[in-house]
Amino acid sequence: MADEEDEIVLSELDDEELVQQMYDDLYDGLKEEIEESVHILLDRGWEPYKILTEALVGGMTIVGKDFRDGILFVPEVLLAANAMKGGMFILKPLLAETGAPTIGRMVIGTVKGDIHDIGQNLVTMMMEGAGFEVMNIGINNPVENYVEAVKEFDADILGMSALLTTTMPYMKVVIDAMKEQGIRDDYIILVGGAPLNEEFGKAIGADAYCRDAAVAVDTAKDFMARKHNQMAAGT
Ligand code: B1M
Repeated sequence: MADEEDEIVLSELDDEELVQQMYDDLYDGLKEEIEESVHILLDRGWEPYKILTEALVGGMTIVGKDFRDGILFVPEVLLAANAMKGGMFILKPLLAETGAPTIGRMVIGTVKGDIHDIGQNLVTMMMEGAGFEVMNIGINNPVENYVEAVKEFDADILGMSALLTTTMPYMKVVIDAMKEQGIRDDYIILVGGAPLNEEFGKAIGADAYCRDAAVAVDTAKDFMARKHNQMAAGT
């Protein structure tokens, strides 16, 4: 029939078309299609990290713009997030498969009042892939959750995530509370999230701001190397 929509066969698209189609499918919250496309790209030899950054994060950036401009609303964005998580779930074990020895222990969570967790889940995956052990304490965390977790997990690093301009100041509340308890300097504190920047990280007393998951990994490695050098020098 003339008005019948042609069904798209994902496996017949070339790489570029498939990535474009993934942007559309993420936008439409089509989890099964996203999962199928991730498998296709893996079968074609794409590195998991490339799929994550180019196809999934790239697609979510488009969703973010239309959310900002009032074209998409919360229910649609939730579906897109769900589709993205479907893709991330497939990639997670592959990113963690490097067999690297443990180089440090990190607690990570999104701050109180904030329920965005895709970014910090991505950081978790990348950190695990790089050989860190990570305790992910999820979303909406008050000071007590962070403090309990870093002690219980014997963490080297505390990572905090915030995606809202209204929740990012809470990172300072956590750091100040740790100062009051005399435990601030026991941990490397890294912060991240779309509305933050380097200046903000410094202003609240964090050790570093991490623009993305790859920077978080490099920064964490850097700080762990310094920590080991200080320990070796007995300082
Ligand atoms: Co929300 N939301 N949202 N949202 N949401 C944003 C953040 C927003 C920028 C959208 C927009 O207007 N363009 C806007 C914030 C505006 C502002 O404050 N300046 C916004 C808003 C307003 C809201 C609500 C208030 C909407 C409403 O209810 N009216 C509401 C708030 C709820 C709350 O938290 N209390 C809300 C709700 C939601 C959903 C639930 C629908 C959903 C979240 C689902 C989920 O996470 N499970 C959602 C989503 C998906 C988004 C956008 C579209 C995408 C966020 C995302 O997952 N990005 C987002 C727009 C955008 O950011 N472009 C938006 C992909 C992810 C990989 O990137 O999280 O930045 P990101 O993480 C990166 C880096 O930032 C960094 O590494 C990651 C990987 O590279 N990083 C870290 C992040 N955390 C780190 C921690 C580290 C290190 C690096 O520790 C060491």
